[in-house]
Amino acid sequence: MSRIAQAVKETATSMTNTAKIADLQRNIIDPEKTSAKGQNTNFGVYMSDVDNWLKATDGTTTGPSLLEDHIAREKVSTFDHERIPERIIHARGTGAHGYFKVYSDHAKKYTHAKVLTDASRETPVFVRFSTVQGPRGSADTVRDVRGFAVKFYTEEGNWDIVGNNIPIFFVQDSMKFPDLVHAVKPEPHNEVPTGQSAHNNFWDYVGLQPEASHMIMWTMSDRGIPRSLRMMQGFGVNTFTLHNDKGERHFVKFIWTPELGVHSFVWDEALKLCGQDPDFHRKDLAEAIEHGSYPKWKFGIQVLPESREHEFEFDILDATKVWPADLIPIEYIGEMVLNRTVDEYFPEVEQVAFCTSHLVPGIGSSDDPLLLGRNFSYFDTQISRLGINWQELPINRPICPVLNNHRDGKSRHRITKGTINYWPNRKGVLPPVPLEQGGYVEYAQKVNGVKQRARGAKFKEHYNQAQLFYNSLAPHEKAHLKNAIGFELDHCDDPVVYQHYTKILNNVDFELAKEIAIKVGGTIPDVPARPNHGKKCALLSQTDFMPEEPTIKTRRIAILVADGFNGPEVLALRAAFKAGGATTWLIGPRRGQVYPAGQKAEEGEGMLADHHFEAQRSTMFDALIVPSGDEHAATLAKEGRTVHWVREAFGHCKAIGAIGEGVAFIRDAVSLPGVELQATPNSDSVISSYGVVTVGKYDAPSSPGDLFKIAKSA
Ligand code: HDE
Repeated sequence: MSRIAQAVKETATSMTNTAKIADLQRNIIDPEKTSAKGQNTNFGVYMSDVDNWLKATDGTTTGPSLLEDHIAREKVSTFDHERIPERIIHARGTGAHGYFKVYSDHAKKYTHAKVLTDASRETPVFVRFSTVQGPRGSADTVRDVRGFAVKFYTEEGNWDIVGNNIPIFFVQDSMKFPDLVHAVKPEPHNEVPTGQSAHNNFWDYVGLQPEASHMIMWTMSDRGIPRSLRMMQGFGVNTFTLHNDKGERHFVKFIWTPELGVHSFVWDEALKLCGQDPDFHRKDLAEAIEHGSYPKWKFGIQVLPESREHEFEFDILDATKVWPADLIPIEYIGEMVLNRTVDEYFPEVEQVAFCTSHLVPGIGSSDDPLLLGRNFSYFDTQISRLGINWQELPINRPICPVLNNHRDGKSRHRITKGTINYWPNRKGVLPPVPLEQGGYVEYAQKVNGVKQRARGAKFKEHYNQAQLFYNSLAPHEKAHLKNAIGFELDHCDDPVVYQHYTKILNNVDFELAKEIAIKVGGTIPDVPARPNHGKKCALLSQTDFMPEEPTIKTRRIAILVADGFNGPEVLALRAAFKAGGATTWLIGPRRGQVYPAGQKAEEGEGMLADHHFEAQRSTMFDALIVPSGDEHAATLAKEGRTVHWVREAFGHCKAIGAIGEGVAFIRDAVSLPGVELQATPNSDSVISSYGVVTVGKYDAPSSPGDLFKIAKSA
């Protein structure tokens, strides 16, 4: 980490709620600042040699290594046991620390939970983002659901919202979960494919589970390939409950909406990045935090009084349905900021363990059958991953005191004094805590029913909301969705699978099914399987989540240069982009000094190129700009790789800018049939409808904001 990043990290910690960071500090060791003289064994004795196993040797010939070398055995044995089972799903992840606060006590009418009502508090949080299908070493930018799990270290204990970036799920009942996961994971006979749902077993399974059709619409939409973890929404998915002081209960859904808006890759970009930079998302998150551009989300709730539970055509406890925002509005009551990267991956990101059942007073579970199964599964899985004392691990332990009579077990860390480890006891030690003193009390819900393996009647309808979602997408989103399903079904080689799935699609939309069936060799329908109701709803399309003001904040802009570029122009551009909150990266023929026009290698210092053309690709940047300069533009035009940079960025609809001699280079590189650059009122500038901004002449550095203004008007 750079010194600047380190300084930003330290300031972030001192500025915000430090309760959890201070707690972690008890376990943080800095090898560069230790009082230890050097390496010692786990039992604390300094090691005189860490490279040579103890041997019986005369010093000339090599004799046998001796089993008695307990120091070597400790080293190797510790290494042998470094790995723990990876998560069955969501194995690939990254995380960061931050804080959460509410704007006011607005939610008091719904809940007495202090974390949701006390505006004077900053509650520390740890967030883990993940993909679902791939193993720990898989790529970040695959098409998949993203996990969005938040641990709130509240003064009343830990509260976990273990959410996703998609508001619904594939199945309605947890009992189906092992089958779903087996179907989507690599196939059992050959462990193929990695990090993808594009295979026979997955599409076979979802084709036979019509309840998955709504979720398929979401995962095949742009939501499945987020541009950044910082630019996606998060959803609790399941229905939870809020309990207030009057003893009333409300149903609730939790929603995170990013300050930067919701944005995605285009599929080709995401696919290429899987190879070019498989760590793209985790690096992007760390880079933003280390630059002090802290990711921020608004926290919203959708709330329903108990009396309205049965008012809708869908069951509000069915996790394959959204609560349409048109019917149940989102109330934004707080925000979360991530401002600190982790110090070490394993003890923080790998050992963090979430449980949907971890709720604090004022917040409750519901009869959502998916949630109730989850409430069992998460606690259970942590035991096999981390052992029964997983909640004592630094990243998992609450910031409030933890005292009870649970004892012993593997890897117990705490030492509890005294003679008492049971209740009731003669000393009255550790009594249960009633509600009025902050104890967790379950809502006194009246339950009525016959024991049977069944779901509510409204759980049987599966297509209305799949249609609602599809209808609500913008035309380009629909096109992306069709391409995505077309891609996935093309990767299924069993005709039974792809022919069947195209039939399922006909329940969502006739045209959609027809188009995809033609493309993938599926069953082309003659008539719709059911009419499309034609309804739409707000806040389903990503285009409804653009930031209030267009912004380039945290965007990565590549400035493509060769020797002979216009130096003052580049300086001015960098200053203007920095002022807008973007980062700029000088990409040159080599990493190191590149020389502006009029400066020779032996004369000046030049400018430092951050990377060279071959090592980075346009996919890693949000925009591209080429400054003016004769020699520089001529060099760029001769290089296949730089021409590819421009064409690829253009193909991915990136913003492209060029000045002076850079304009011809850009024009030639993107000279494709049908692409016309239109003149703007400023005759020196052209702005195409494709997001290309070119400026004939740029009076840098006297007007560094000009290009910015032109770009904004485009
Ligand atoms: Fe999970 N899920 N899940 N899940 N899930 C796990 O717990 C499970 C579901 C989600 O970053 C596991 O610690 C069942 C929905 C996230 O550590 C496991 C069902 C949602 C993470 C498990 C679901 C999620 C997990 C595996 C019912 C969105 C990663 C490792 C069908 C709200 C958490 C682990 C992290 C992880 C079970 C469905 C989100 C096996 C039984 C719906 C973000 O316990």
